[in-house]
Amino acid sequence: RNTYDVAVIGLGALGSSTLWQLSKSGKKILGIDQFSPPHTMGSSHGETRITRLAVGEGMDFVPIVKRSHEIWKELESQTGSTIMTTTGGLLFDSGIQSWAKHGSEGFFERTVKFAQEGNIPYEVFDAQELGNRYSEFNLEESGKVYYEPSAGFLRPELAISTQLQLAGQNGAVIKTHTKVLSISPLPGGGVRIQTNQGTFEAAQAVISAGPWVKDFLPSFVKTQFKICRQILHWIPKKGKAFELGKTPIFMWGYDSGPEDFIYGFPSLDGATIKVASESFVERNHPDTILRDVSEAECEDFIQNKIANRFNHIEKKVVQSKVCIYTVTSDSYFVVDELPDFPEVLVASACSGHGFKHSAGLGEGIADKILGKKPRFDLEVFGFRDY
Ligand code: PYC
Repeated sequence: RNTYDVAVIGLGALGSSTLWQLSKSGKKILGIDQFSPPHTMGSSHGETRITRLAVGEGMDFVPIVKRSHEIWKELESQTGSTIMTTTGGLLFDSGIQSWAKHGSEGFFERTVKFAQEGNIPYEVFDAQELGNRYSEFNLEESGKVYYEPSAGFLRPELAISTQLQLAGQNGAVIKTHTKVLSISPLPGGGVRIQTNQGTFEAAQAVISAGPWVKDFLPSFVKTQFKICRQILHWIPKKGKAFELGKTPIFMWGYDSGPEDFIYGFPSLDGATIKVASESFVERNHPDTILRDVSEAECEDFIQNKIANRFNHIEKKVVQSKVCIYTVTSDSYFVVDELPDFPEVLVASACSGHGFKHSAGLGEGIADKILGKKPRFDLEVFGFRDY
């Protein structure tokens, strides 16, 4: 019979880590994904994700990312893979106004405050000192810089495939190319999951379906989630600048609003940098999001976002990719039971800053599902009032 203790629906960042953590319990665990993860349709692709410990989005996230760093390191020593690379991280503030949707106004100040409160080593210096250390960046003279040595980047596709592989070795059953059509309560308790590949039953389920989460939510909580299309661009670099593994990851808050924020990394190919801005325009559904990037979008990015902010680059786009954010109004995640259906836990809305937390959060979710006390307070991630 297709009966499990726990089913995890959606195997991206959070789903793959939750599945792996659950699989350590020896219980019957099922993972389901409509594609074959790691894939390029959701929120967990594009070769790199930032990690940083002083998370300006909220002090509640700091213990989660600290635990995630421990887990990434354990995973690396268990498998020999390099998932996390510590390069240091730079957060620039133009000095005009401190914006960034990663928490919105005051992000720079909160980052500094949380570094102090969380005993996270950091430095703050000015634009001139930035120029002395890193000639890649042109920060306004009025600007200031937060530098965190423990920041760096994660390899999302490798993290997902590694966790799924370990989950499989622990006995978890993984169904790919399996689309969940409906989730409903079983008469005696538990969850019926109807898919295009048959019906499964589980005592409990986790919905970690990224931007598809709204397909499974009642309408009175659906409105708390916004689906937004994001574009990642690859731009050629010149010479030794933006050295992979050496030049810090960077985030740049501009002066006129959250869509002015840009961030980036030296790319894994050693020849380009990956840079992106963020969009908070609401889209209807991930199935209908435009996956192609137009010439006009690339041109606009070069003119208005890259502008004169970098040295040692060629001002052209050589590759672009689309990914998706699922966003809440305050960038807090949702880890909560479905209203009137407590066997189903929704784990979503990473709001563009989730990957770095996914290892620790997956462990916390697995603990909660298995009736153990999670290391962190997950109560702060409840659905908003409804
Ligand atoms: O989580 O650090 C982050 C981040 C920056 C830009 C997008 N995500």
